[in-house]
Amino acid sequence: MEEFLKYTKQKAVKGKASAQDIYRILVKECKKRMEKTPYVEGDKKLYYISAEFLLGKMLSSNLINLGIYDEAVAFVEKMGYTMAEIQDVEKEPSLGNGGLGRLAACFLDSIASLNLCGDGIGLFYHFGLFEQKFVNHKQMELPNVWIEEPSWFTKKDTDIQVSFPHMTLKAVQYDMDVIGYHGKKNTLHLFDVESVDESIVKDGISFDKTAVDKNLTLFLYPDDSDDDGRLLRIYQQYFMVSCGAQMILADCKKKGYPLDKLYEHVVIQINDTHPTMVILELIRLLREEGMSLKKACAIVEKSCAYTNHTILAEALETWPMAYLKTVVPQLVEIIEALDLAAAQRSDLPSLAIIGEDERVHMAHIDIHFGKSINGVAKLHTEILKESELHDFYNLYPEKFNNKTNGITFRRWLYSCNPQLTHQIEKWIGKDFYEDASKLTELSKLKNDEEALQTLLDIKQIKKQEWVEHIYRKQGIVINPDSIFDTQVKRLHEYKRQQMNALYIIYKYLKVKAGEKPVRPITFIFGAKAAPAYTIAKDIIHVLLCLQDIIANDEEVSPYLQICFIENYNVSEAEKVIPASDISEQISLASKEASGTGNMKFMLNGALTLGTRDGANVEIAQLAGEENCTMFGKSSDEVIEHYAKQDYCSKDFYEQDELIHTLVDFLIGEEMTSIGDETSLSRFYHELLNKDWFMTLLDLREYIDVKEHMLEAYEDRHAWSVKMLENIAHSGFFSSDRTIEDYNREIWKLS
Ligand code: GL2
Repeated sequence: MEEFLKYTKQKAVKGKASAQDIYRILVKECKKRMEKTPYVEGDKKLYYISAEFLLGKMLSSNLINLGIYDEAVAFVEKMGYTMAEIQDVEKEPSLGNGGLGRLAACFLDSIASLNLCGDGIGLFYHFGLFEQKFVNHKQMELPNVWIEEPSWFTKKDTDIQVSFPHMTLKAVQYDMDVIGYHGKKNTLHLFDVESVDESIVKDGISFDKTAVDKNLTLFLYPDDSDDDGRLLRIYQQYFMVSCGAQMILADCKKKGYPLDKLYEHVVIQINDTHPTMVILELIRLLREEGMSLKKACAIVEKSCAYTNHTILAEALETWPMAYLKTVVPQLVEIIEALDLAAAQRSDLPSLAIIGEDERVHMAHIDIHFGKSINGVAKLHTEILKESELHDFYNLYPEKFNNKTNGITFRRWLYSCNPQLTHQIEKWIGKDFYEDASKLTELSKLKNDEEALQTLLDIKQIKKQEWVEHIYRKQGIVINPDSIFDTQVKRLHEYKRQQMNALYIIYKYLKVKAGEKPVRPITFIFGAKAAPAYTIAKDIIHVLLCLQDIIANDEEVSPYLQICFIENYNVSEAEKVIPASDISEQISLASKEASGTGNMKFMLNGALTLGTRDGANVEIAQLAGEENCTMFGKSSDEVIEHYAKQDYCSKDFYEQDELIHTLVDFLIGEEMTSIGDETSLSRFYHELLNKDWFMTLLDLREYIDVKEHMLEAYEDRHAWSVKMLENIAHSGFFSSDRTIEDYNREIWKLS
């Protein structure tokens, strides 16, 4: 890295280089090398279409994959900085919301690293998902300004246009190189509208929802609580898939592939239902090429595959036919034809594309007219087959398959936890960099006192780093010797942050009554609530009020503390996960399709406190039941409660004195004296009268097992063995493994 050295000599003497300067130098160096990196080539190409790509900062990841990370660190340190300080300069792209988007980003990394030819397709949202601020114990939303120079994206020439009834929008294309680990590159293509206008955003994140030419690519998931918002979502989805489909067909033509053999050269992975219209758009475009409808359908069916990421009804999109007629009338005829074709395959109304309510079931299009449907964890896929999509499974058993999610270890271990990475290398050598399953060799250290102590020491270093970070960021002072109990994920009732809140109330009341924990506990949260999701925002309010109540209570604050990370994102995750002792994965069984945070915690030596949901089940199997704390009603029991509609939260409240007390605390004097009574009482009533995600069902057991787990922390030796076993058995959750599975069973790229 001669450039670095030259620069070191020039600037170091003068002592002038700012962190900004160094960041720019590193980006420039990366880009120079990225440009020279050849593309992955192949006779068949994957296109991964997704509304979200939650990339995180790209500097470290690119340095690692280019094989110059260590050199860069040496350079940075010579210049008097740490890599973390330089990485801080970069703004994190705001192009995703949660696990689904982060999964897409991990997949891009693994696809390129495995030398598979595969590009991403999505949208270039100027303000992304909102930026979260806390004001008066509440979430406020601001535009998330992330586009900056230097940028990893390059504007590309394109003549793609997308037509709607009253306008034609010109597309602008931004491409980002995706570098494989010591390998070749692929591309992420993000589309923007030329006429986008940032200036229409006022008062936080409000804007004229009807000015679609100006607003289409402003925000990810704009508020869809009214008709205009829902129409805008359809405009976004169609714009994304039309740009994608046009690009895919143009690529094929350029390479001379006959379009009637599309499936031999192209496979399109549809990430959840947001990109489902790509099926319709491809059929439409193939017909424009002169193909019959029947043939176009058959070709598209062989080219597309769908991943389901949720069984939550609210997230399984259905669009009123009337909306589609307004936004995409050119697709309506195709939808009706597919509806008829589907009816010929099965006359069950539950499998129809156009429902009796005149709504179009997007997932049904994917299942009938795609070649594969996969769930994202074993349990999730079983639930799809056995209950949610049972009739579809009977019709197309061969289309169903499981692909348990994974995470890229390049980011979630090497980059975010270099201390642990280097130590692992000392213990078992370098093989695990290329083959994560080699981590199992760590198990041999389970009787090695020195090694176990080293693991604890590294955890302590990561805790100290995070304590310093959060003090700089939010001015909060955290005790690094406390237990870090962490729940970071989107805010949703099914994830049950509210159950954790009730536990904290339990602990608070215990301390008030004189029962102090042996060791202080820090409850860490990070979560954004969808702007129109009132109850989720109420839960944030509850937690922020509790944070304050505890902090201002001299009796309690030495023992308990809440830290709610503001604007939780990938960068925050990279810092807090390696520092955490306990990984809270407490969703109502059957509701979390997989989870991927759970895997990141495991890899970094945090112990799971979780329900038997999503990938938690596989984590417990691999790490060993004795190395996790699992609790709660099973998914079968939960599904039965839903079927019988016999869960009644009020019964738990009335029959259990403790639960009664904890729930009442929500509207008690401590809370109402600092909180918003409307919000607190709305949430209280929700819990008592609905509690759709059965918080009170598992609360008792949650309290019991959590108490045990916190006690178990004091046996540092036993705890460190569990940490080791978790890390040792996390290799299965490498996204390299997941992508190999996708490729072997669905994509079949060479
Ligand atoms: C999600 C699921 O909720 C989550 O359990 C899963 O790990 C990810 C990735 O498969 O997908 N579905 C979803 O809509 N979001 C998710 O994170 N946002």
